Amino acid sequence: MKVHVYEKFWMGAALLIIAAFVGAVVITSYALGIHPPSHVETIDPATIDTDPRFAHPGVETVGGRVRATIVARMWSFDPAELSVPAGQPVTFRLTSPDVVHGFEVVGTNVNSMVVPGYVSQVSTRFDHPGEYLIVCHEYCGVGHHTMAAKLTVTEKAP
Ligand SMILES: [Cu+2]
Repeated sequence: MKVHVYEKFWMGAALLIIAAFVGAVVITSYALGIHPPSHVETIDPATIDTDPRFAHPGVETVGGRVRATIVARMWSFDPAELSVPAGQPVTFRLTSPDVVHGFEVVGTNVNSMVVPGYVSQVSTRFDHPGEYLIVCHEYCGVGHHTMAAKLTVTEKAP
């Protein structure tokens, strides 16, 4: 069977594009270590309030790193107001005792799903002090539109 030269050209082009897409996934996940920020650890959704990892939600500084522990539940974030310093690495750790929620710090690259049974972890650094809105961006029931919190990024210490 004779294949036309244009046919051969476009078959080759399609294969190259597929190879580029697969290559992009392989390189970002294995060489650059980029993964979705959820499913870091597992946790029993029924015992979140007594689990030492989430019994005391809030912001703490551990070994020079700022860690914000947050429980996303129907229909609020606990705590509803957080304060972190600018110019320092901040790690958010989240989980949900009920349904799937979202965690987005509006105007930044912090955006994660919060899935019951798992701990989501996102690290970032805020360069601009100010007030940021945190919203749930996964529909989670009738109170979804009220599910928000406030993040204050304070001026970095001199
Ligand atoms: Cu929600």
